Amino acid sequence: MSTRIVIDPITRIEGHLRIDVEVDAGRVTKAWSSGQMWRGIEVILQGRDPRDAWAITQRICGVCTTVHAVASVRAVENALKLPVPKNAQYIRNLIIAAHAVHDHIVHFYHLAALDWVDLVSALSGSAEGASALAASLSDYRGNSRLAMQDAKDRLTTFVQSGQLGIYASGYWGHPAMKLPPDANLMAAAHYLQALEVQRTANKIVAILGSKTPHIQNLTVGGVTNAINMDSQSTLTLERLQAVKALIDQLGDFVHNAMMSDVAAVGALYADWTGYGAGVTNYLSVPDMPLDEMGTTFALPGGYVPNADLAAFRGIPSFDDAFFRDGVKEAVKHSWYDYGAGDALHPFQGETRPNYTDFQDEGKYSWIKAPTFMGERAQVGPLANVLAMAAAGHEPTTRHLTRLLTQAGAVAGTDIPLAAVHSTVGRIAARAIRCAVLHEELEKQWTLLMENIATGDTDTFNRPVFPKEEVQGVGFHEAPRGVLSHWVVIADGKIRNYQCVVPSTWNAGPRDEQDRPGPYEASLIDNPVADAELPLEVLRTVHSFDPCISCAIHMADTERRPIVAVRAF
Ligand code: NFE
Ligand code: MG
Repeated sequence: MSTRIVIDPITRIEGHLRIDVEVDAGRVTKAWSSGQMWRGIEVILQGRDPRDAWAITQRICGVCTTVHAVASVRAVENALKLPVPKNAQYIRNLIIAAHAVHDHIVHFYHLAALDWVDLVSALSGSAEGASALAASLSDYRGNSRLAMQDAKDRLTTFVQSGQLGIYASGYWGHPAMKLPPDANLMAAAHYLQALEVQRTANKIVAILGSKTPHIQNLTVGGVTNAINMDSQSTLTLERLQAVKALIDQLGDFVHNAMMSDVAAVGALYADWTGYGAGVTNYLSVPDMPLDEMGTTFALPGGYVPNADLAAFRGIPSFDDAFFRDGVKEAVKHSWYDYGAGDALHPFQGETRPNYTDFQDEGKYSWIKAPTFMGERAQVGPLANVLAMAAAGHEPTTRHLTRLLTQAGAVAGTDIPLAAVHSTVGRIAARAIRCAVLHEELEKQWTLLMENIATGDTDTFNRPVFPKEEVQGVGFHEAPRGVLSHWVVIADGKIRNYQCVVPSTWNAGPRDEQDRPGPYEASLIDNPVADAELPLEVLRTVHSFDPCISCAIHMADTERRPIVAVRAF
């Protein structure tokens, strides 16, 4: 007898996601991932000025805001073959990296960790024990006994207040929670510290982007940060040094606390390297362009089919035909209709809503189902780390080796690279990518300073729109993976605009051939100890860091009631 579990909405994510699973003999046998909102941003863009698209598309999301701004200007620049001054690339790169570091920290500590870390158990941990454990893992400066006692005191005061708020319905004491109390206290202390640290990363975004969320400094052709070392109202040496100080502040937490916490939690839940692989075709794109046209990048990207790193194929430039021609989206199981065809390339893409209610074998999601080279593909930090490692990117290999070695030491056994094709592997890869991006922040800052020192203060090339139709794609390796915007422009107006977003790739429903998407595939065979408390399902879903507003890019004007919230 199988049991159907409906989790709606999934919490500790962005947006409205419904996950259904069938469980038989304590294992997931079937899964459905359903996006429960539609906003129609692609439709809103039609007929508008392409220079405004970045400011509008950026409102797709309040979590990964900067990323749609970046992908949008890149799409229009690609259509116009418009070079972007180096200073503008470096400033964008700094914003991208700082945003992603912020996002990865928030995901691990504030969105995912509470699937693995039991806050109630942390209350019975000892400050001495937690501090000793933390010191055995890293030299992070926030590991003192006083820091651990401070966290325990804050948690105790909170629990004694009787108002648990967002923590009230956590799965505390669940049989799948395995960390000893001292480890829970250590992680809880870093959870609280991370609230401050993520803000440090976001200050970099705010200084360079003028505000966050939703930066203000982009423009098609560059950035609006005027550079003048003699003026107080532009990007000055003082502001650039403030950015550097923030980058320096971040390093200790990212390289020590976060990397070690992820290694230790991963090692103590080593059984979860056996669950959650799902779709193992991995797609990522290169990022951090180093030249005006995007032909050299600091961070590689590309396609790894069927978990085979030897078959890696790199994506070398913003103009790469392999990527441009490889992407399609299907709507057989999505609440849209196409005029003709099972799957459409984004330049021919259509966004025509057709809501049917949830049909198990028919349409059941507002998210489309993308394919790459005709196959489902997983995107995200794991895909990106695998691609960068396959491309021989030294910092990635170093941080990957470090994390696997440390996890092996905690587990008392060697952990092979193959272990990363899993739920825990996705979380580990995000920490590795965070460390890589922190190093890249330092490099991009130096590149910017050196370029300004040559006397180059250019930040903008003026776009000129032809009468005839042109089309362009802009891609970006966003925190959740490959983000691409596809624009068709005629007579200076947007004729078509399609966003194929990281969470579209991962959270999409079955495709035109009924093949499951990455969330769905990764849930198969996951254990479920208690159907009333499906913690294990949350672990795998959260490992992707879902963002559903991005993936669907309407408000429900009829305000239908949402199913009662159970899962934390
Ligand atoms: Ni709204 Fe997003 C990222 C984009 S979707 S979070 O990263 O694009 O996965
Ligand atoms: Mg779309």
